[in-house]
Amino acid sequence: MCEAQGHQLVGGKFQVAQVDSCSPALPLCGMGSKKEEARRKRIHLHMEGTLTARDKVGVQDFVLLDAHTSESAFVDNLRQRFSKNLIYTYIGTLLVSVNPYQELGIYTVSQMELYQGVNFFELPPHVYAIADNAYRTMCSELNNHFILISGESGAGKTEASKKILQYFAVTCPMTGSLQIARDRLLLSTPVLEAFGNAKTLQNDNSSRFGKYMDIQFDFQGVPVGGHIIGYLIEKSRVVYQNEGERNFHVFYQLLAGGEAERLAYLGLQRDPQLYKYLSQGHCAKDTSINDKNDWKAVSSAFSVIDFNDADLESLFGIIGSVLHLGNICFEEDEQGCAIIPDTHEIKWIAKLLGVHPSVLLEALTHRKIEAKTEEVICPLTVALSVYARDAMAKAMYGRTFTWLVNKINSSLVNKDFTQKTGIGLLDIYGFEVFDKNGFEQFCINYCNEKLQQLLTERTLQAEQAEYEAEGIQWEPIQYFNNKIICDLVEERHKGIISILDEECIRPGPATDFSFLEKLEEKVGNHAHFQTRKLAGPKGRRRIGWMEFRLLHYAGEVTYCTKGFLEKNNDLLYRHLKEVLCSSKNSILRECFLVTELENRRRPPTVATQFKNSLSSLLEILISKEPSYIRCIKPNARKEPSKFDDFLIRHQIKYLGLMEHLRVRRAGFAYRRKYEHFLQRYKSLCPDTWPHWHGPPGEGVERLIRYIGYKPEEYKLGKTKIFIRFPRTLFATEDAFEFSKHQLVARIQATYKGC
Ligand code: AD9
Ligand code: MG
Repeated sequence: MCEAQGHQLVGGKFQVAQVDSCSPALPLCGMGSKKEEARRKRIHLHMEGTLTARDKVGVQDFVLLDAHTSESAFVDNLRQRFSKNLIYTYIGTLLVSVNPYQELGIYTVSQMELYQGVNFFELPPHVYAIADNAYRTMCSELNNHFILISGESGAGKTEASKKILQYFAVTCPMTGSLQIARDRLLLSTPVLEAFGNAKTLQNDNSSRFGKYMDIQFDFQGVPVGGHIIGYLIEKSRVVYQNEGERNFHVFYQLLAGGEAERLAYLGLQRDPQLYKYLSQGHCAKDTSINDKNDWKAVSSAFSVIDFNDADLESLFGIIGSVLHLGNICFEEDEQGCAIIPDTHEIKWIAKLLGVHPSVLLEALTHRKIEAKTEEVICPLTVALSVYARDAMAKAMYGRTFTWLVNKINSSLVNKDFTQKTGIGLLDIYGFEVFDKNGFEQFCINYCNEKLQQLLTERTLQAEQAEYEAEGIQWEPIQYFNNKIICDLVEERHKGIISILDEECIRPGPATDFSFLEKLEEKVGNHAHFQTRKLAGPKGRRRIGWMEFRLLHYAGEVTYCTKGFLEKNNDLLYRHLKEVLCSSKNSILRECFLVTELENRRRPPTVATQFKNSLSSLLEILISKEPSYIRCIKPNARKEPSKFDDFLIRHQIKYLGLMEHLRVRRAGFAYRRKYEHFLQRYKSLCPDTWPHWHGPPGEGVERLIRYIGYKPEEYKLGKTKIFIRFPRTLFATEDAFEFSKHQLVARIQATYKGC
């Protein structure tokens, strides 16, 4: 049985007390306040009551498994706990979460209160413990944090991020005037999900955009505002959905729940199957999704986030116009040019966007070309008109989404507070593999590849490098570094994105196939790249003529190059741009006028913009203290209680969880610069209190010897102390809190006597 330590005040001196770790380490000293005592009592009750045999299934930290843990033992532990609905397990301070696909009743307010201010390992693992730990460290060290939630599509990232946000909303201190900031932070989620999430084959509420939300706190730890960055919304979904998938939720919500007058004003019918853009996946009416209820939540959220009637009229004018656009049919005249025989939809769009119907009609069936001195208007074929129509719908939706994020941000800004720290929550689309994968999957998987790289660099690589730099003896642990795949995609002049961009801008006839040929020519030899021509090992899925395969960190994905050039270029005919710029719809005017004025030159391609925004994101993240949640999907059928060994083993492998475990087990949970450690805890030792005049390292040595750290609990490096177990630091922290309360009590007593 392994042992943990608590500290006990004996005769004015802190002594080490032995505590059985299987009833997790409860610090033995009190903290003085009644509130604190009540909290501790609650934990005790919880331990004795609900924390029974069920909670002790398996181990709640993988570090406690046998020293030579195999992958099978890892999976067994996860399975045992999952079978008892224990979905959370730690690897040190990293949380592994398995999607239960059912409500477990573990996200109540009383659960939140239970985890509030409690040291990490005192209670069973929970997403609230991660949130609380980040929050408390932020408050005590006044630094910025982020929580990176990763895992494949449907693994539970968005749910985890919502639980964390709710946790802050309920448990953080709050003053009356700041409640509005809290409500806005919370209610931004249903609005953004309505416009940015959709049902896919892998997830009924799949995030089709990346979201980084920074929650800002004042110096007292009160949430005062926030900021959201949205990443690459999957615009192609607006005009096309695969079988079994839907368009963005908001369209269906509006039709199902929108007031009759609103629908009449927009010229819309309730039945989503009447709209081409909503029915291509043949599941417009999905019984597992309650669009009507969701509409209620979204529409009441709008009023809290400061949307006025004019904003909503413009916003839904655009949503309605997109639906009408999808129903425009083109026919061919005798000259082979596109015409629109039925102008019913055109009239509605013209009304809603405030443009002239004939101007819109011309822009959808003609194209303006600049000749030497004049502008020539050429008719379009039916195929090009369809392209123009879809491009218009995608551009309107994409820019409206950006406007929406900006609008929410302006309601989250709090100018009254300058001294702020923050916790960032990153919830981005998970790794995706479908039967058919296109440009969108390429971008999404590239993004996951970058996040994996960040995680590898900040945990496995940085941790081991630090031990080396500090002169701590260390047996290096091997791991897969996916930088090689990131480089294959993003390297300047050589990577896939550069090759794609070159094809997009080169004069002459470039096609998706010529792009594939260029790839074969330039990256054909790369170990993580395959095409049909450069046949890979036998036995795998055949690669088609238009396809290439990348061997990602999370597995193989075969991409079809069809549509890569068009989607990367993301061109909107100038004629249509002019129509949108002239629109009386306030949102469109704002979005198109500003960006067109700014972008007289050719804007960067979609992939390059995405690459740049990801690199800015990583810069933000690198400057903050990380916490990690790794989400696992238990089965591919979205079913509760189904634990698919094969699928789970695959995720454990590519998430690098075994390597994490090895590094964590052999390594140290905490490290602190000698100066910081001494500054905080010097009051615990008479030799270092109130001042220590020697080298800080020696002061720390004196201090920990006095409070009784055992040799196996720590190592002293060149500039830092490394602490192996979290419980050691927590016990020290509790002792510190106790001594602080004692000091305050003594000062109060002195004043009373005066
Ligand atoms: V994607 O990359 O955006 O496609 P996510 O975000 O990883 O994916 P999400 O959080 O949306 O997945 O979870 C998918 C579904 O699993 C949710 O809609 C819930 O129905 C279910 N889920 C996930 N986590 C939990 C949970 N902790 N408790 C109950 C859950 N159900
Ligand atoms: Mg999600």
